[in-house]
Amino acid sequence: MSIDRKTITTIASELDQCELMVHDRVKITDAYPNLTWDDAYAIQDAIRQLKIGRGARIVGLKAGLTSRAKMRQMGVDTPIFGFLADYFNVPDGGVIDTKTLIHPKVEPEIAFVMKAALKGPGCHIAQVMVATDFVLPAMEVIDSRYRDFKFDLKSVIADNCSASRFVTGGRIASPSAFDLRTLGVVLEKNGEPVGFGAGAAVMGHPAQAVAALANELGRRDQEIPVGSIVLSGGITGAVSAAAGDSFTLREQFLGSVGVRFV
Ligand code: OOG
Ligand code: MG
Repeated sequence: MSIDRKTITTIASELDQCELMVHDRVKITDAYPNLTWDDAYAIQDAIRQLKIGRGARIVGLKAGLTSRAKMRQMGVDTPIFGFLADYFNVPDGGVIDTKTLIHPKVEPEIAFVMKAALKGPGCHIAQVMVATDFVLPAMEVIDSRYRDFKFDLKSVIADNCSASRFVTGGRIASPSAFDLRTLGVVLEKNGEPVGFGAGAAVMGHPAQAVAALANELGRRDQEIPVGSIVLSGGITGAVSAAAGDSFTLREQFLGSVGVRFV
């Protein structure tokens, strides 16, 4: 740790307020250049505690920067992990008010829902497959609290990996019903296809991202709890959303999920 408990709480509260008040800021490593990985996750954990303190429930977890497309877009090269609170969830076909977000972007993802807890170290794809109840299509809406989405890995981890909203829908299926690597996805914005990919874009197999999440949590003596929804990461680059835009995500065999921004 390079910063003390009080500083962790202060930064967590500032980032949490940026989300709630819908304003951006510069990345935190500008002021704290010696921030460590553990500091960054400690700030994220403190944000989680602030939300729990206000009555939010933690319903899931997310892996981010798990595809080359996302790493290239953000100029970084390591997966990162965050949490999902209940109020992030938007129903399929629902509406997101852009006045509540800073500069939202949409990502096509495959979500996993767990029927058993998973904890690293040593967690691998086979264990993820056994512990997964079902997979389903998901759009993640990310909304970095940093100006123009400009950050480094430690800053974005502290900011709960830009987590903001997520929409699930379509059909559920067993993770072994078909090969998740060749599962095709198409993201449409206002009826135009804007992103295409397949499951293998995420670490060769999206379950690999869930295993990596379990291993990172294990390092911090945490686990993926049973019943969690896990977002495995954007398959394509994220697409900007503004008032008036509608998005549909189609996933092979799994149907579609939609959301509208007003
Ligand atoms: C960080 C979050 C990335 C994903 O799926 O790759 C993410 C960001 O790009 O702001 O959620
Ligand atoms: Mg994502």
